[in-house]
Amino acid sequence: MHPETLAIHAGQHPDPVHGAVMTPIVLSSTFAQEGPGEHRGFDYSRSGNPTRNALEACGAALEGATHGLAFSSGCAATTTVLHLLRPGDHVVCGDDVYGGTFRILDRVMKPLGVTATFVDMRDLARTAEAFRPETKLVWLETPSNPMLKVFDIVAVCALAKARGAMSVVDNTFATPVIQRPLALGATAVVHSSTKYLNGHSDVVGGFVMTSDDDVAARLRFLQNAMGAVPSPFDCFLVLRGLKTLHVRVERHAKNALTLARWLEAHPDVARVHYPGLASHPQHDLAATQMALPGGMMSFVLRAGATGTVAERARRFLKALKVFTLAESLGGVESLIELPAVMTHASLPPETRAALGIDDGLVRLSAGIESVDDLQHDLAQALDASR
Ligand code: P1T
Repeated sequence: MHPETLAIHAGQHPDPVHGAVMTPIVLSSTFAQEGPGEHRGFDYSRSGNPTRNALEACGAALEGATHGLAFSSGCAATTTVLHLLRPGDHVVCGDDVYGGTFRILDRVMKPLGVTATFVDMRDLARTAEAFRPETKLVWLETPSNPMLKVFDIVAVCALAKARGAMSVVDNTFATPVIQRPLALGATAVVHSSTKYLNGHSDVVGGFVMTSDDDVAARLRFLQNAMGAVPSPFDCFLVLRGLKTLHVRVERHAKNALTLARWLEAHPDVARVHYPGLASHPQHDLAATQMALPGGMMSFVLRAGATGTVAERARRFLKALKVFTLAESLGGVESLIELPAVMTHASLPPETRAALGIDDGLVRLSAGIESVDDLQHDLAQALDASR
């Protein structure tokens, strides 16, 4: 079946008890046993839950995976995957990742003896040099947050495979509608389902999908043992969100492309980072690896009549009326933020500077509203902030 069909049907069958078409929310934390250890597949909801099972099957189907595991947040998914590693192991990680991912590697895993090297994976020679004999895992986020760098999934996963390391792609920005990393050679895919998968900014959740039976079994153990599982109610909401993923993502990308082109042509905008623009350095790679350029972009304004670029950006963000100034992305509503002081504040200032996350960089998540209203809002805020 096609992904649009799987999104609506995979893992979801009319409830055998009442015939309910929508997956029931099974809130029970525990399940009656006929005799000790004799149960119908569920004994305790941290270990397994019918609503979560339905979500996990649907998410796995969308990424073309045989196994799906749902978590209580994207960071919980990341932390659990990284606990596949042992003290002394090493990670090669893309240099531009969500601030929280950097923080897990730098302040949670490093004290446990798992070290990481951050490398600009656009340069494959430098990426290859970053490997060590003890490298066990490669982490790539593409398009990256917030610079929208695009990394070659096939090439980086091949480097990992040749050296016996797992490769994990954070597919949060792209979604399986746009990019299917497992088909491109990745061992596993990670999502913050807080974003596009749920799509309505009312759940914090995470996901891991893989077709590697051994990795799946180890993750299933860790999911239960570490316990960062989502509530059945949240599983229901993400499952409902997935049903419209395709139509939402198509509209997000259409709106984003219109806004990126308009911003790029605007005299008050210095630079726009968006894989759908011909000016994007990996535009051609993006076109081969991604079915659509996605809903995320970042840009830098020119300074106004007074003050710095950062001050102009602050005036601009305060003047917006339709866009909401908030962390997060991938919801139906358009969001905008300043990574240096919001989503990426946990990065050391020198790291932010090296990546180009300067104080005036604005990140935009295009929603699915009327693109005319969005463009008008950006225009009036640019005028008001001059
Ligand atoms: O917030 P959480 O559900 O724990 O997901 C973490 C995460 C993982 N990966 C990527 C690419 C992400 O963007 C995020 C979360 N990001 C934001 C909250 C943000 O505004 O960028």
